[in-house]
Amino acid sequence: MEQTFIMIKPDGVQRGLVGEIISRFEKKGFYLKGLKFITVDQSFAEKHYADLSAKPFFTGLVEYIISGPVVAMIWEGKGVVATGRTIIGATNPAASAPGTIRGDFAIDIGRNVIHGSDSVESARKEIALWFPEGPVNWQNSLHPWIYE
Ligand code: FUP
Repeated sequence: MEQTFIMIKPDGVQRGLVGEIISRFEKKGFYLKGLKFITVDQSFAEKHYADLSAKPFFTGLVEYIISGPVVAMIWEGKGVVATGRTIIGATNPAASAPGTIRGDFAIDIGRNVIHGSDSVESARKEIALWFPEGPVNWQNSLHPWIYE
């Protein structure tokens, strides 16, 4: 089944939003398949955001991501990449709908609390970068109550 990479950024951790965010993905019915609480260094953050290296905000973005610990996760489920992005909300919190994570908890684009892969292909790359050991292999017994 499809997997995505979700990261609670340092501001989300500092503001005590870890439980709230995990709860939203859990309650939706997605399965947690990887979880680590880590502080990454500059070269790792630059790898994660390599596609944005030419952007004017790149240096600030990397500084922000390495400024404290983050919660890195693999979530699994039907359509989890696109639905995960819907749960997260638009990149700029000024445009994120209420009810989304960024819409409910963020104001500035440079402190937008959470990252989610934007395609199945970037999810594959990001999971390989953050979880070289691969996902945790387990089955959720509620499966038939979530999927028809
Ligand atoms: P997203 O996929 O929603 O994380 O958005 P992007 O990949 O376009 O951007 C990655 C991160 O860069 C955003 F989460 C926040 C930051 N960013 C800025 O700080 N300023 C900008 O103008 C655009 C993005």
